[in-house]
Amino acid sequence: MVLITDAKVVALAGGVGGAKLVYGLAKLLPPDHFTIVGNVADDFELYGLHISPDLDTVMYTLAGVANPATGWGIKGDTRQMLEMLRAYGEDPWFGLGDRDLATHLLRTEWLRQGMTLSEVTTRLLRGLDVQSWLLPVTDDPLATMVETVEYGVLGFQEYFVRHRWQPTVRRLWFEGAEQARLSDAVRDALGTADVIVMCPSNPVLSIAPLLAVPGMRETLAARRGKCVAVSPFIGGKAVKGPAEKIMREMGLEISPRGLAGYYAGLLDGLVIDEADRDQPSADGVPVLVTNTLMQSSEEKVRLAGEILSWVGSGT
Ligand code: FO1
Repeated sequence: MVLITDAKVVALAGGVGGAKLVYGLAKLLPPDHFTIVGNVADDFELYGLHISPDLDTVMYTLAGVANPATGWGIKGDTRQMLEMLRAYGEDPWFGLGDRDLATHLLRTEWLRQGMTLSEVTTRLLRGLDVQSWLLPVTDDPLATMVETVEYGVLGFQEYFVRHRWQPTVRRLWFEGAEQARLSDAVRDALGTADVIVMCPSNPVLSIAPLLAVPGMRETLAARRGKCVAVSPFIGGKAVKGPAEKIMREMGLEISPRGLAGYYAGLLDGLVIDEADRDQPSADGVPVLVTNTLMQSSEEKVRLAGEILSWVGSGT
């Protein structure tokens, strides 16, 4: 089922939730009409390796090799490297699988040779036989920093993985955002897109860093196509991860109205779940109410198809 083959679609995506919808969209759209703009603010360095968790989650999902239990990492991967680290007395708090490690080794080596993160990402995708375009929002350093009540300032993965996103968030920011340059490829893709989909990724952790890159908001505001966001909430709760907890801690409202307010000035439409039909609605923003839970491949493709037909039919 290919719905609007002549439309150019760009998806803004973070980690696991975003990757699910991206999978559905990629099944419906030809690769030259579909571009994914990925979050790099979760990237970090560990044992000298450059790790890009959100890019890898999208890549592994599109390649059909993602671990279905977690959404990140590779299915069937082993953890012998972590065991060896433990034998040396290390605390391997970040769960790098043995096969996954190859991705980080190559990324680090290719970056060291002078390739950009965009070039590296395309090379990795093609290596896994994925023809989609996954563009890091920037090739420059960008890092989510979290100020917590309990531990002070933490790097994002320390907050998220090491402390299992339990600390209370006082403030968060994107280090390097002022200096980061929106990649030309991202600017071009957004400038020529007929449809822009903000995936059901964590608004504060996955979409906000994309919006923080100078030029991104302006490029989105000047778009020629329609921009729709898909709510990551079902029944006022996050399907996975800390979106709800962190938004509450930051005083943000968890409702279609809250989401539309968060993305104010950027949206032509909002997709919400049936369970949120009666929540305070997004004034002036057209809403598609549907089933947004994506557990199976069929559900991912169905939701992607519904969104494309909705936008194609005039929103
Ligand atoms: N998330 C975890 O909760 N625990 C892990 O040990 C972990 C390891 C990991 C390894 C590679 C990778 O690409 C992602 C990994 N993630 C892990 C997920 C990831 O850190 C977060 O889901 C994202 O950064 C948030 O979008």
